[in-house]
Amino acid sequence: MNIPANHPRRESLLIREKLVEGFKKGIVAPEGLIAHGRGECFDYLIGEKTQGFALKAIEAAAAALLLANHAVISVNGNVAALVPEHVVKLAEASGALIEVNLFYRTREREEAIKQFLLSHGAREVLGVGEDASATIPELFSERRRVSPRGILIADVVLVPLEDGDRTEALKRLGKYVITIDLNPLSRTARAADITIVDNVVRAMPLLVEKVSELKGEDRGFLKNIVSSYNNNEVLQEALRFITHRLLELASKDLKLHA
Ligand code: PTJ
Repeated sequence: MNIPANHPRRESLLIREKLVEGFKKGIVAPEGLIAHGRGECFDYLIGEKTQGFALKAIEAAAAALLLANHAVISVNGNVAALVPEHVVKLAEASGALIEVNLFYRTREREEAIKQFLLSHGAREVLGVGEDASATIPELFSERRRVSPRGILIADVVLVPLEDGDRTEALKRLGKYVITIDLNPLSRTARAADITIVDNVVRAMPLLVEKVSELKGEDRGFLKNIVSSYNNNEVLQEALRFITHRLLELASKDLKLHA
């Protein structure tokens, strides 16, 4: 689709096009298009910008990834379609492994995602076909199937745009869970150890940058960042930000004057 350069909603429309293209390539599930719409709504509420509460979470997430013994980036259809190059860059910078893990799992789609990530420079992509031979107990969706070399033995897992059930199951297994979710009220946002309330298209490049910046720091410094981070406070801050923003907007003249 040809989106005019001066279209006021150009950025947002370009993101939609990436998802639609991903859907046509067999990477994004039809439900992924709906999930994106929910995300867009929350993005409006936070002003479509990375806010302070997200920056705090990004710093803690970068430190946690660098401290991990075995970190894994869990990739679904939406994440693969929107930020494939940053998934690869983050894996390179942090030493994390990449694993495909789908809610609406089909053999074709997991293979398409793997090939897409490999074409963006990924060295290895776990969790596809026979490799997803382990199971996360107490989880009944297709997301229970994981790689015994990846999520099963991971200590830190990054799960952008995750469903609540699996985040809770990962927590019960004692994993340290980092998520990127525009909805500060989602079960995933509330169950995770670190929630980056931001659009994955803005958060992932910033996370890559932060990991590269903190890479030279000693473990004590990184541990201090993680231990002083409080996810509940960050979620509260996100909600307060949205509330104040809406109250401020509600006191203004909202009519668009052409
Ligand atoms: O590829 P699959 O089969 O694994 O399926 C992926 C989806 C996303 C369809 C699946 O995980 C799903 O149904 O997720 P949910 O339960 O709809 O949760 C997605 C969460 O991500 C919601 O809280 C959305 O607000 C949020 N979200 C959507 N788009 C973005 C986002 N958060 C950050 N950046 C986005 N671009």
